Amino acid sequence: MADEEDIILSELDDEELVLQMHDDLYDGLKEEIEEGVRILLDRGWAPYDVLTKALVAGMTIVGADFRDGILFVPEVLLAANAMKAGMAILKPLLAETGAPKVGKMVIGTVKGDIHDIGKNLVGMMMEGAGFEVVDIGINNPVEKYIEALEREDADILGMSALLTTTMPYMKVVIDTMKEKGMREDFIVLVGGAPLNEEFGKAIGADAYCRDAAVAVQTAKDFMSRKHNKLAAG
Ligand code: B1M
Repeated sequence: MADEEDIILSELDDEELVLQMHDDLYDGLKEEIEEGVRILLDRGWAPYDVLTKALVAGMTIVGADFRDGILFVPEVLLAANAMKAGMAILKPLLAETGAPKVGKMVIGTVKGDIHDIGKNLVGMMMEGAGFEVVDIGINNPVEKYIEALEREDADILGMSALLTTTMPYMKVVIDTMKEKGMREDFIVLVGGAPLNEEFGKAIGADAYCRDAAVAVQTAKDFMSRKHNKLAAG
C-alpha cells in the first residue's frame, strides 16, 4: 500500500506513466486516470494518442482478465468509470474542429446491451471529424433507432454491440428499415468487438468498422460518394 501511495505520477517518464495508467485503470482509480491524462496532455501528447495508448490499451488488459475470470463485473465497472472520466477530459479536445459539418450520424448500442465506451468513443471521433452526432444511448429497441433517424434527418446510422447475444439485433433494425422502405435513405455502419466484416455484410449493413478511426474514414468515404451521386443526379 505504502508503495502505491508513494507513486507521484508527474515524476514518471512517459513510458512509465502510461504503464502506471494501465494499472490504475485496472484498479478503477478514476482520479489517478484523470491526473495521468492531464499530465500527458501537458507534455504535448496528442489527445488521440492519450486515448489509444493509455486508455484503450489499458481497457484491453481489463478485457482479457475479465474474459479469463480474473476480474468480475464490479471491478470492470470501476475500470469503465475511470476510463470514462479520462475520456471526458479528451472529448472537447477531440471534438475541437472548425471544419464545416460533413454529415449527421445517429448512434446507439442495440437492445439488451449496455456497453457504451466504444460507442462513445466513435461519437467523439466522429464529432472531431466534423460530423454532427446524435447519441441515443444504450439498450435501444428498433423503434428508437427508426424514430431518431426520422426525427434527426440523419445521413448515417451507427450501431454498436459488444455481446454475441445482442449483435443479431442489428439485423432486426436493418430489416425493419427495409420493410419501411427507408433502408436506402441511410448509410448503415456497424461496430463492436465481436463483429467482423462478414457479419456486417450478412446482415445488410453498408460497412463494418473495426474501430473509431475506421468508422470516421468509412463515414467520410460514404458521405463523399453520396454527395457525388447527388451532384451527378
Ligand atoms: Co462486458 N463483456 N459484460 N461489461 N465487457 C465484454 C464485451 C466481454 C467480451 C468480456 C469478456 O468476456 N472478455 C463479454 C462478452 C462475451 C461475448 O458476448 N462473447 C462481456 C460480458 C459477458 C458481459 C456481461 C454479460 C457480464 C455479466 O453480467 N456476467 C455483462 C452484459 C451487460 C449487458 O450489456 N447486458 C457485461 C457488463 C459489462 C460492464 C457493465 C461491467 C462494463 C461496461 C461498462 C460500459 O460500457 N459503460 C463491461 C466492459 C467494460 C467490458 C469489456 C471489458 C470492455 C469493453 C470496452 O469498453 N472496450 C469487454 C471486453 C472486450 O471488449 N475485450 C466486455 C473498450 C472500447 C473502446 O472498445 O467497445 O470494442 P469497444 O469499441 C471499439 C470497437 O469495437 C469499435 O470502435 C470502438 C473504439 O475503437 N466500435 C464501433 C464499437 N462500437 C462501434 C460502433 C460503430 C463503429 C465502431 O458504429 C459505426
